[in-house]
Amino acid sequence: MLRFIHCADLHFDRPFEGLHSVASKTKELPRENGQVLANIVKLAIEEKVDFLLFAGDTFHQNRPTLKTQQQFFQQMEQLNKENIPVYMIFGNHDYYEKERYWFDFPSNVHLFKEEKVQTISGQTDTGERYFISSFSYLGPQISQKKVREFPIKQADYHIGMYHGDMSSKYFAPFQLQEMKSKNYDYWALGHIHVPTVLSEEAAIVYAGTPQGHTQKEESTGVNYVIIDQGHVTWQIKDVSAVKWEQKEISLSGISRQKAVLDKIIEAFQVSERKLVKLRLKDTDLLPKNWLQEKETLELLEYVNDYLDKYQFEQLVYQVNIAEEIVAEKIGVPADKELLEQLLTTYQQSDKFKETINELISYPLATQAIPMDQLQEETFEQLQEKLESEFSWRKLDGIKES
Ligand SMILES: [Mn+2]
Repeated sequence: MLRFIHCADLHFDRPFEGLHSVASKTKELPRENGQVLANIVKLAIEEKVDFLLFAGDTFHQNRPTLKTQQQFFQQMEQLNKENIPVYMIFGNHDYYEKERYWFDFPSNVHLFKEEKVQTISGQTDTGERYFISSFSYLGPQISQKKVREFPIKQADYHIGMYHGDMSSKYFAPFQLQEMKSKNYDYWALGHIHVPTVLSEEAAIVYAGTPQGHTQKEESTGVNYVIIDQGHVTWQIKDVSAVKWEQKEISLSGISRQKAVLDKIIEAFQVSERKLVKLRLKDTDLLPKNWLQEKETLELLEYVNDYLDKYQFEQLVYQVNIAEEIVAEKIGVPADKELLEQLLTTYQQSDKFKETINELISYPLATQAIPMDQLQEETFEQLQEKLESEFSWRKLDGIKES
C-alpha cells in the first residue's frame, strides 16, 4: 500500500488579490500562506504518509524572497526529521534556476531539475518500491508535448507528475489518451487551480491550489491518495488558512437604508476566517441610486468595523448590487488561442514594464504599488474583461482553464 499527498500550485509567496478597498486591514494576510504550508506538513506527519509531492508552482515567483525560502526550508526540515521524502517539480511560475536558492534543499527533498523527463525511485518503510516520473520548467513556457517522453509503467507503483494544460500551447500540452497509455497508478497534475479530475478510472487529477488567493479560487485543497493492490482512491483535504466566500443577501421588502444595515449585519452569525464579497439583491423597493460607488466603501467600513467590534474574523472586501441586466457579448472573429497568446506575450515582465515605463519613472508609484502585483492584477482584470464582454470564436472546443 502506498499513501501520499499530492499538492500543487501552492504559490507560497503570492499576495491575496482584489482587496484594495480594505488594504489597511490585510497586512496580516501574507502570514496565512505560512499557515497553509504548516497545515500540509502537519497532515503529512499525522497521516505518516510515504511521501509528499509538489507538482509545480510551489512558489509564485521564480525568485522567492529569502524569508519565503527560509520558511519553506524550515517546514521541509520538519518532514526530514520524520523521514518523509518530498518530490518536487518546478512549474511555469517558479521555473528552476539553481542559483536562486539561499539554502540547500534538505536531503529528503528530491528535485526534478531538468526539462527532460526523469524517473526517481524510492522505497516505503515497509520496503515497497515506487517510481515517480516527471520534468521541470526551466523557463516560463514549455511548448513540447512532454507526455510523450514518459516511460511506460515499470514498477508496482508508478506515478507521473505533470505541470501543464491540455489545451494550451505554452504549458506542456498533452492528450488524455497519451497519459492513459502509460498505465500509471496516478497522475499528479499541476497548473489548473481548481481541483479537476480529468479521468476517474486512470486517476489523472489536478489537486488545485491549497489556498485561494483570488475570489475565483473558492474551492481548494490537497489530495490524500491511497493506492492499495492496484486500486486508487483519493480525498480532498482542506488545508486552507482563509476562505473566499460570496454571500448573497436579499433586500426584498426593504425600502429604507437603515433596514439595509440591519439586514447585512444579520447575515453574520458565527465567526469564520473568510474573505467575503457581498451581493445585495432584490433591491427594487429602495430609492433609485440609493448606493453610490463612494458609499459602497463607507458601507464596507461600517460592516468591517462592526465585525471587528464583535470579534468576527470575516473581512468584507466588496459590496455589489446584483445586476439584472446581462449585456450582450461582442463577437470577435479570432480564435481564443490568440487571446491566450497575447496575454502570455504581454505577461513577460519586461514587456509589461515597457508598457508602464512612465509610471515606473515616478519612485513614489513603485513604492506604493508592488509591480509584480500590479502586473498580476492587471492581467487578471484584462482577461476577465476580454472573456466577459467578448465572445471568442473557438476552433477546437477544448476546455479553457
Ligand atoms: Mn502553472
